[in-house]
Amino acid sequence: QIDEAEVVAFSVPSYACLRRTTLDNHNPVLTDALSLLAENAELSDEDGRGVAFRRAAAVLKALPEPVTGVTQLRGLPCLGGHSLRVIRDILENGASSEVEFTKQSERFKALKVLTDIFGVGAKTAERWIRDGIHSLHQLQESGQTLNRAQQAGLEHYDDLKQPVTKAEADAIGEIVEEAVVSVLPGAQITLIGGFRRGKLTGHDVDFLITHPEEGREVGLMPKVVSWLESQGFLLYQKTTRNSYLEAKDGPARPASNMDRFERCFSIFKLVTDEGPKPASGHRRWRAVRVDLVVSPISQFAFALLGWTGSKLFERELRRWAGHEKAMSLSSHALYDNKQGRYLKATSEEEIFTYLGLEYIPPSERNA
Ligand code: DCP
Ligand code: MG
Repeated sequence: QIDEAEVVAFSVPSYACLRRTTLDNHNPVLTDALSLLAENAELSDEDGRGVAFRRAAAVLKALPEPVTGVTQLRGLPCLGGHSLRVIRDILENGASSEVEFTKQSERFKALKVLTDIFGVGAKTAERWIRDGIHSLHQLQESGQTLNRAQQAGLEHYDDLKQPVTKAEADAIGEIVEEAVVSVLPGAQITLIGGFRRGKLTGHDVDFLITHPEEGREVGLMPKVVSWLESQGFLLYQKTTRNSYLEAKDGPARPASNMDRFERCFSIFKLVTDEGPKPASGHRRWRAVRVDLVVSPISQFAFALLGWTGSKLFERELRRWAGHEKAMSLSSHALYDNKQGRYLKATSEEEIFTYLGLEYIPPSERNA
Protein backbone atom coordinates (compact mmCIF):
# COMPACT_ATOMS: atom_id res chain seq x y z
CA GLN A 1 0.00 0.00 0.00
CA ILE A 2 1.59 3.23 -1.16
CA ASP A 3 0.51 6.47 0.41
CA GLU A 4 -0.30 9.07 -2.29
CA ALA A 5 1.77 11.64 -0.42
CA GLU A 6 4.80 9.37 -0.62
CA VAL A 7 4.60 9.02 -4.38
CA VAL A 8 7.43 11.03 -5.85
CA ALA A 9 6.27 13.54 -8.40
CA PHE A 10 9.01 14.47 -10.85
CA SER A 11 9.54 17.82 -12.46
CA VAL A 12 11.27 17.99 -15.83
CA PRO A 13 11.60 20.94 -18.24
CA SER A 14 10.05 20.28 -21.66
CA TYR A 15 13.12 21.04 -23.81
CA ALA A 16 15.84 18.38 -23.61
CA CYS A 17 18.49 21.12 -23.86
CA LEU A 18 17.28 22.45 -20.47
CA ARG A 19 17.94 19.08 -18.83
CA ARG A 20 21.06 17.25 -17.74
CA THR A 21 20.78 13.72 -19.11
CA THR A 22 23.62 11.41 -18.12
CA LEU A 23 24.14 7.83 -19.33
CA ASP A 24 22.86 6.67 -15.96
CA ASN A 25 19.32 5.80 -17.03
CA HIS A 26 17.02 4.59 -14.23
CA ASN A 27 14.24 3.46 -16.55
CA PRO A 28 15.89 1.37 -19.29
CA VAL A 29 12.94 -0.99 -19.78
CA LEU A 30 10.57 1.90 -20.46
CA THR A 31 13.02 3.89 -22.59
CA ASP A 32 13.99 0.81 -24.65
CA ALA A 33 10.31 0.16 -25.35
CA LEU A 34 9.62 3.75 -26.43
CA SER A 35 12.86 3.86 -28.47
CA LEU A 36 11.81 0.72 -30.32
CA LEU A 37 8.49 2.33 -31.25
CA ALA A 38 10.39 5.45 -32.31
CA GLU A 39 12.67 3.38 -34.51
CA ASN A 40 9.70 1.58 -36.04
CA ALA A 41 8.02 4.91 -36.81
CA GLU A 42 11.22 6.33 -38.34
CA LEU A 43 11.67 3.24 -40.49
CA SER A 44 8.04 3.57 -41.63
CA ASP A 45 8.35 7.17 -42.81
CA GLU A 46 6.42 8.48 -39.81
CA ASP A 47 8.93 11.00 -38.52
CA GLY A 48 6.40 12.94 -36.44
CA ARG A 49 5.51 9.86 -34.41
CA GLY A 50 9.17 8.99 -34.21
CA VAL A 51 10.05 12.32 -32.62
CA ALA A 52 7.11 12.05 -30.20
CA PHE A 53 8.39 8.66 -28.94
CA ARG A 54 11.99 9.96 -28.79
CA ARG A 55 10.86 12.92 -26.69
CA ALA A 56 8.87 10.68 -24.35
CA ALA A 57 11.85 8.32 -23.93
CA ALA A 58 14.14 11.30 -23.27
CA VAL A 59 11.88 12.60 -20.47
CA LEU A 60 12.10 9.20 -18.74
CA LYS A 61 15.90 9.15 -19.20
CA ALA A 62 16.07 12.41 -17.24
CA LEU A 63 14.24 11.05 -14.17
CA PRO A 64 16.35 10.62 -11.00
CA GLU A 65 14.87 7.22 -10.13
CA PRO A 66 12.80 4.33 -11.50
CA VAL A 67 9.14 5.01 -12.20
CA THR A 68 6.90 2.64 -10.23
CA GLY A 69 3.46 3.97 -11.10
CA VAL A 70 1.85 6.19 -13.71
CA THR A 71 0.64 8.62 -11.04
CA GLN A 72 4.26 9.75 -10.70
CA LEU A 73 4.17 10.94 -14.30
CA ARG A 74 1.43 13.49 -13.74
CA GLY A 75 2.46 16.86 -15.12
CA LEU A 76 5.51 15.60 -17.00
CA PRO A 77 5.95 17.09 -20.49
CA CYS A 78 6.13 15.19 -23.81
CA LEU A 79 4.15 12.16 -22.60
CA GLY A 80 1.24 11.82 -24.99
CA GLY A 81 -1.61 9.36 -24.67
CA HIS A 82 0.12 6.77 -26.81
CA SER A 83 3.39 6.83 -24.84
CA LEU A 84 1.50 6.79 -21.52
CA ARG A 85 -0.45 3.71 -22.66
CA VAL A 86 2.82 1.92 -23.42
CA ILE A 87 4.31 2.93 -20.07
CA ARG A 88 1.19 1.85 -18.17
CA ASP A 89 1.17 -1.50 -19.95
CA ILE A 90 4.74 -2.17 -18.91
CA LEU A 91 4.31 -0.97 -15.33
CA GLU A 92 1.12 -2.94 -14.81
CA ASN A 93 1.62 -6.05 -17.00
CA GLY A 94 5.39 -6.25 -17.31
CA ALA A 95 5.27 -5.70 -21.08
CA SER A 96 3.59 -3.65 -23.77
CA SER A 97 1.60 -5.68 -26.26
CA GLU A 98 2.28 -3.11 -28.97
CA VAL A 99 6.04 -3.27 -28.41
CA GLU A 100 6.03 -7.07 -28.33
CA PHE A 101 3.90 -7.21 -31.46
CA THR A 102 6.21 -4.78 -33.29
CA LYS A 103 9.33 -6.68 -32.25
CA GLN A 104 7.90 -9.93 -33.63
CA SER A 105 6.50 -8.45 -36.83
CA GLU A 106 8.10 -9.67 -40.07
CA ARG A 107 8.02 -6.14 -41.46
CA PHE A 108 9.95 -4.60 -38.57
CA LYS A 109 12.47 -7.45 -38.49
CA ALA A 110 13.08 -7.10 -42.23
CA LEU A 111 13.39 -3.31 -42.02
CA LYS A 112 15.95 -3.72 -39.23
CA VAL A 113 18.06 -6.33 -41.00
CA LEU A 114 18.10 -4.40 -44.28
CA THR A 115 18.72 -0.92 -42.86
CA ASP A 116 21.51 -2.38 -40.73
CA ILE A 117 23.40 -2.65 -44.02
CA PHE A 118 25.61 0.42 -44.35
CA GLY A 119 24.29 2.51 -47.25
CA VAL A 120 20.71 1.23 -47.00
CA GLY A 121 18.03 3.66 -45.81
CA ALA A 122 14.38 3.15 -44.96
CA LYS A 123 13.18 3.92 -48.50
CA THR A 124 15.43 1.32 -50.13
CA ALA A 125 14.56 -1.29 -47.51
CA GLU A 126 10.87 -0.58 -48.06
CA ARG A 127 11.24 -1.12 -51.81
CA TRP A 128 13.10 -4.38 -51.31
CA ILE A 129 10.50 -5.65 -48.84
CA ARG A 130 7.79 -4.92 -51.41
CA ASP A 131 9.81 -7.13 -53.80
CA GLY A 132 9.71 -9.91 -51.21
CA ILE A 133 13.24 -9.42 -49.86
CA HIS A 134 13.31 -9.89 -46.07
CA SER A 135 16.78 -11.21 -45.36
CA LEU A 136 20.41 -10.79 -46.38
CA HIS A 137 20.29 -14.14 -48.11
CA GLN A 138 17.22 -13.14 -50.15
CA LEU A 139 18.92 -9.87 -51.02
CA GLN A 140 22.02 -11.66 -52.29
CA GLU A 141 19.91 -14.07 -54.34
CA SER A 142 17.66 -11.34 -55.72
CA GLY A 143 20.07 -9.87 -58.24
CA GLN A 144 19.21 -6.35 -56.99
CA THR A 145 21.80 -3.81 -58.09
CA LEU A 146 23.74 -2.54 -55.08
CA ASN A 147 25.72 0.68 -55.07
CA ARG A 148 29.33 0.75 -53.88
CA ALA A 149 28.39 1.69 -50.29
CA GLN A 150 25.82 -1.11 -50.06
CA GLN A 151 28.26 -3.66 -51.48
CA ALA A 152 30.80 -2.69 -48.83
CA GLY A 153 28.05 -2.69 -46.21
CA LEU A 154 26.99 -6.21 -47.11
CA GLU A 155 30.57 -7.44 -47.28
CA HIS A 156 31.34 -6.15 -43.77
CA TYR A 157 27.87 -6.69 -42.30
CA ASP A 158 28.90 -8.79 -39.29
CA ASP A 159 31.80 -6.54 -38.31
CA LEU A 160 29.76 -3.36 -38.63
CA LYS A 161 26.98 -4.80 -36.47
CA GLN A 162 29.44 -5.30 -33.60
CA PRO A 163 29.52 -2.22 -31.34
CA VAL A 164 32.74 -0.21 -31.51
CA THR A 165 34.50 0.06 -28.15
CA LYS A 166 36.14 3.18 -26.73
CA ALA A 167 39.53 1.43 -26.99
CA GLU A 168 38.93 0.84 -30.70
CA ALA A 169 37.81 4.45 -31.13
CA ASP A 170 41.04 5.63 -29.47
CA ALA A 171 43.16 3.34 -31.66
CA ILE A 172 41.50 4.78 -34.77
CA GLY A 173 41.95 8.28 -33.34
CA GLU A 174 45.71 7.76 -33.23
CA ILE A 175 45.78 6.67 -36.86
CA VAL A 176 43.61 9.58 -38.01
CA GLU A 177 45.78 11.98 -35.99
CA GLU A 178 48.91 10.64 -37.68
CA ALA A 179 47.28 11.04 -41.09
CA VAL A 180 46.10 14.57 -40.36
CA VAL A 181 49.39 15.93 -39.00
CA SER A 182 51.36 14.21 -41.78
CA VAL A 183 49.45 16.05 -44.49
CA LEU A 184 48.94 19.33 -42.58
CA PRO A 185 51.13 20.04 -39.55
CA GLY A 186 49.19 21.93 -36.87
CA ALA A 187 45.84 20.47 -37.86
CA GLN A 188 43.78 19.16 -34.96
CA ILE A 189 41.34 16.30 -34.53
CA THR A 190 38.58 15.95 -31.94
CA LEU A 191 36.57 12.85 -31.09
CA ILE A 192 32.88 13.76 -31.47
CA GLY A 193 29.54 11.91 -31.50
CA GLY A 194 28.60 9.44 -28.79
CA PHE A 195 32.14 8.83 -27.56
CA ARG A 196 32.51 12.53 -26.69
CA ARG A 197 29.37 12.14 -24.56
CA GLY A 198 31.11 9.38 -22.62
CA LYS A 199 29.45 6.39 -24.27
CA LEU A 200 31.48 3.20 -23.91
CA THR A 201 30.40 1.84 -27.30
CA GLY A 202 29.07 3.26 -30.54
CA HIS A 203 27.88 2.27 -34.00
CA ASP A 204 30.70 4.30 -35.53
CA VAL A 205 33.52 6.70 -34.64
CA ASP A 206 33.17 10.38 -35.51
CA PHE A 207 36.03 12.90 -35.79
CA LEU A 208 36.09 16.64 -36.40
CA ILE A 209 39.20 18.06 -38.08
CA THR A 210 40.24 21.71 -38.18
CA HIS A 211 43.30 23.98 -38.33
CA PRO A 212 43.83 27.04 -36.08
CA GLU A 213 44.51 29.21 -39.13
CA GLU A 214 41.35 29.91 -41.14
CA GLY A 215 41.57 28.60 -44.70
CA ARG A 216 44.39 26.12 -44.09
CA GLU A 217 41.80 23.32 -43.82
CA VAL A 218 40.71 23.79 -47.46
CA GLY A 219 41.51 20.70 -49.50
CA LEU A 220 42.52 18.77 -46.40
CA MET A 221 40.12 15.83 -46.65
CA PRO A 222 41.35 14.37 -49.98
CA LYS A 223 44.90 14.47 -48.63
CA VAL A 224 43.94 12.72 -45.39
CA VAL A 225 42.00 10.11 -47.34
CA SER A 226 44.93 9.53 -49.74
CA TRP A 227 47.30 9.07 -46.81
CA LEU A 228 44.95 6.59 -45.11
CA GLU A 229 44.39 4.75 -48.40
CA SER A 230 48.11 4.51 -49.15
CA GLN A 231 48.65 2.94 -45.73
CA GLY A 232 45.89 0.40 -46.35
CA PHE A 233 43.56 1.68 -43.62
CA LEU A 234 40.44 2.15 -45.75
CA LEU A 235 38.11 -0.60 -46.93
CA TYR A 236 35.65 1.96 -48.31
CA GLN A 237 35.37 5.73 -48.46
CA LYS A 238 33.17 8.35 -50.01
CA THR A 239 34.05 12.00 -49.65
CA THR A 240 31.49 14.76 -50.13
CA ARG A 241 32.56 18.33 -50.80
CA ASN A 242 31.87 21.33 -48.62
CA SER A 243 28.78 22.99 -50.01
CA TYR A 244 28.25 25.65 -47.36
CA LEU A 245 28.23 29.29 -48.39
CA GLU A 246 27.38 31.94 -45.86
CA ALA A 247 24.66 34.15 -47.33
CA LYS A 248 25.09 37.88 -46.87
CA ASP A 249 21.50 38.60 -46.00
CA GLY A 250 20.28 35.63 -44.04
CA PRO A 251 21.00 32.23 -42.62
CA ALA A 252 22.24 29.71 -45.12
CA ARG A 253 19.93 27.04 -43.92
CA PRO A 254 20.16 23.70 -45.62
CA ALA A 255 16.87 22.20 -46.75
CA SER A 256 17.36 19.43 -44.21
CA ASN A 257 19.26 19.36 -40.95
CA MET A 258 22.16 17.76 -42.76
CA ASP A 259 25.15 20.02 -42.60
CA ARG A 260 27.36 20.82 -45.54
CA PHE A 261 30.87 20.24 -44.31
CA GLU A 262 33.44 18.35 -46.30
CA ARG A 263 32.79 14.89 -45.01
CA CYS A 264 34.15 11.39 -45.45
CA PHE A 265 32.02 8.32 -44.77
CA SER A 266 34.42 5.43 -44.45
CA ILE A 267 34.93 1.86 -43.39
CA PHE A 268 38.22 1.47 -41.57
CA LYS A 269 40.36 -1.64 -41.47
CA LEU A 270 41.42 -1.80 -37.84
CA VAL A 271 44.14 -4.28 -36.92
CA THR A 272 42.95 -5.97 -33.75
CA ASP A 273 45.89 -8.16 -32.88
CA GLU A 274 49.59 -7.61 -33.50
CA GLY A 275 50.54 -11.07 -32.22
CA PRO A 276 51.81 -14.10 -34.17
CA LYS A 277 50.19 -14.93 -37.48
CA PRO A 278 46.77 -16.49 -36.81
CA ALA A 279 45.75 -19.88 -38.14
CA SER A 280 44.60 -19.78 -41.74
CA GLY A 281 41.05 -18.62 -42.16
CA HIS A 282 41.39 -16.30 -39.17
CA ARG A 283 42.01 -12.66 -39.78
CA ARG A 284 43.34 -10.13 -37.35
CA TRP A 285 41.48 -7.04 -38.32
CA ARG A 286 37.93 -5.81 -38.21
CA ALA A 287 35.88 -3.29 -40.19
CA VAL A 288 34.73 -0.16 -38.33
CA ARG A 289 32.54 2.70 -39.56
CA VAL A 290 34.38 6.03 -39.28
CA ASP A 291 33.06 9.50 -40.17
CA LEU A 292 35.45 12.39 -40.72
CA VAL A 293 34.29 16.01 -40.88
CA VAL A 294 36.44 19.04 -41.72
CA SER A 295 35.45 22.47 -40.42
CA PRO A 296 37.10 25.87 -40.77
CA ILE A 297 38.15 27.18 -37.35
CA SER A 298 35.54 29.99 -37.52
CA GLN A 299 32.78 27.35 -37.52
CA PHE A 300 34.51 24.88 -35.21
CA ALA A 301 32.45 25.58 -32.05
CA PHE A 302 29.20 25.17 -34.01
CA ALA A 303 30.44 21.99 -35.67
CA LEU A 304 31.58 20.61 -32.31
CA LEU A 305 28.21 21.37 -30.70
CA GLY A 306 26.29 20.05 -33.72
CA TRP A 307 28.25 16.82 -33.93
CA THR A 308 28.39 15.87 -30.27
CA GLY A 309 24.71 14.91 -30.16
CA SER A 310 22.66 13.24 -29.05
CA LYS A 311 20.45 13.58 -32.10
CA LEU A 312 17.49 14.51 -29.91
CA PHE A 313 19.57 17.01 -27.92
CA GLU A 314 20.58 18.66 -31.23
CA ARG A 315 17.01 18.77 -32.45
CA GLU A 316 15.87 20.33 -29.18
CA LEU A 317 18.65 22.95 -29.27
CA ARG A 318 17.53 24.01 -32.74
CA ARG A 319 13.88 24.04 -31.65
CA TRP A 320 14.75 26.14 -28.60
CA ALA A 321 16.78 28.56 -30.74
CA GLY A 322 14.00 28.96 -33.31
CA HIS A 323 10.91 29.00 -31.10
CA GLU A 324 12.18 30.69 -27.97
CA LYS A 325 15.00 32.92 -29.21
CA ALA A 326 14.16 33.70 -32.86
CA MET A 327 17.57 32.36 -33.82
CA SER A 328 18.64 29.73 -36.37
CA LEU A 329 21.24 27.27 -35.16
CA SER A 330 23.12 24.92 -37.45
CA SER A 331 26.43 23.07 -37.30
CA HIS A 332 27.89 26.04 -39.19
CA ALA A 333 26.55 29.12 -37.48
CA LEU A 334 24.04 30.87 -35.23
CA TYR A 335 21.90 33.55 -36.86
CA ASP A 336 19.93 36.10 -34.84
CA ASN A 337 16.76 36.85 -36.79
CA LYS A 338 15.95 39.97 -34.73
CA GLN A 339 19.39 41.55 -35.10
CA GLY A 340 19.73 40.23 -38.64
CA ARG A 341 23.27 39.00 -38.10
CA TYR A 342 25.43 35.98 -37.36
CA LEU A 343 26.73 35.57 -33.80
CA LYS A 344 30.36 34.52 -33.70
CA ALA A 345 31.57 31.98 -31.16
CA THR A 346 34.83 30.22 -30.40
CA SER A 347 33.49 27.81 -27.77
CA GLU A 348 30.36 25.78 -27.03
CA GLU A 349 29.92 27.77 -23.81
CA GLU A 350 29.52 30.98 -25.81
CA ILE A 351 26.81 29.41 -27.95
CA PHE A 352 24.84 28.28 -24.88
CA THR A 353 25.15 31.84 -23.52
CA TYR A 354 23.81 33.37 -26.76
CA LEU A 355 20.89 30.93 -26.53
CA GLY A 356 20.18 31.92 -22.93
CA LEU A 357 20.88 28.37 -21.76
CA GLU A 358 22.88 27.03 -18.86
CA TYR A 359 25.94 25.22 -20.22
CA ILE A 360 25.39 21.47 -20.47
CA PRO A 361 28.61 19.44 -20.81
CA PRO A 362 28.76 16.61 -23.39
CA SER A 363 28.34 13.90 -20.72
CA GLU A 364 24.95 15.41 -19.85
CA ARG A 365 23.67 15.66 -23.43
CA ASN A 366 22.60 12.00 -23.57
CA ALA A 367 18.91 12.79 -24.15
N1 DCP B 1 24.40 14.44 -36.35
C1 DCP B 1 23.24 15.14 -36.58
N2 DCP B 1 22.61 15.04 -37.77
C2 DCP B 1 23.11 14.23 -38.73
C3 DCP B 1 24.28 13.51 -38.51
C4 DCP B 1 24.90 13.63 -37.30
O1 DCP B 1 22.79 15.87 -35.71
N3 DCP B 1 22.47 14.13 -39.89
C5 DCP B 1 25.10 14.58 -35.08
C6 DCP B 1 24.40 14.06 -33.89
C7 DCP B 1 25.11 12.80 -33.55
C8 DCP B 1 26.48 12.98 -34.14
O2 DCP B 1 26.32 13.89 -35.19
O3 DCP B 1 25.21 12.61 -32.17
C9 DCP B 1 27.07 11.71 -34.62
O4 DCP B 1 26.13 10.92 -35.32
P1 DCP B 1 26.00 9.38 -35.02
O5 DCP B 1 24.92 8.88 -35.90
O6 DCP B 1 27.33 8.74 -35.13
O7 DCP B 1 25.44 9.32 -33.51
P2 DCP B 1 26.19 9.05 -32.14
O8 DCP B 1 27.65 9.16 -32.31
O9 DCP B 1 25.54 9.95 -31.16
O10 DCP B 1 25.75 7.58 -31.79
P3 DCP B 1 26.49 6.18 -32.10
O11 DCP B 1 27.10 5.79 -30.81
O12 DCP B 1 25.41 5.26 -32.52
O13 DCP B 1 27.49 6.40 -33.18
MG1 MG C 1 28.73 8.04 -33.74
